This record gives sequence, C-alpha cells and structure tokens, in this order.
Amino acid sequence: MSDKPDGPGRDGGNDTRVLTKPKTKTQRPPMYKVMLLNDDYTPMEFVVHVLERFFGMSHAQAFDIMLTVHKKGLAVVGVFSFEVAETKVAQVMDFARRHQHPLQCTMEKD
Ligand code: TYC
Repeated sequence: MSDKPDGPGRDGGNDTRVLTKPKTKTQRPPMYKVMLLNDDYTPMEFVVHVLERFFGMSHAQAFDIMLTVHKKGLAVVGVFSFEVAETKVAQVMDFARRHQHPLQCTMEKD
C-alpha cells in the first residue's frame, strides 16, 4: 500500500511533497574575533588612532583597549562576519605598513 496520492491533484500527478524535515534551529553565520597584538615599537597614540578610525571607538575606549594590548599582549577589538573581519584586518595592516609601524592585526573564528 502506497501513501502517494493517486489522482492528479494540485501537482498534476507529480508527488511534490517535501521529504526532509525543515531545520528547527536558526542557522547563524560564524563570527570572527579581530585582535590587535602588542609590539615594542608602534607608538601608543598610533594604536589609539587605529581603534578610533577603523573600529569606531571613542578616545577613552580606544585608550583603554590599547593599554590592555600593551599590558596583556593582545586584545579582541571586535567580533564581525568573515568579510567584515577580513576587511578590518586588511585596513589596519595596510595603514600600519604605510606608516612603517610593525603593528599586527589578526582574526580567528569566535
Ligand atoms: N607596546 C607599544 C609601546 O610601548 C604600544 C602598543 C600598544 C603597540 C598596542 C601595539 O597593539 C599595540 N609603544
């Protein structure tokens, strides 16, 4: 005994019923942490400027994060989609290189 509908119905005789259960969990895109690394040469003011310019931080917030990186070696400066994170890293690295500072910015999956 088949449970396929017999007559030609709304689907003209083709069985167009969905066979896979719809996903119940909401799929969220993976997010990426962008991190700034400490070094001995990049001036503190330059790092503060980078955080204001590329991460939209206030001066006080940028100064705080810069000090965290200086003391702890690194800090997460934001969490973004892959494409936004990639763009931020490229912008920071390019800006640092153009100013001849060794500042490093990296990303990793959250
Ligand atoms: N350690 C640097 C200095 O003493 C300052 C600095 C802070 C550099 C944060 C990089 O991501 C950094 N001039």
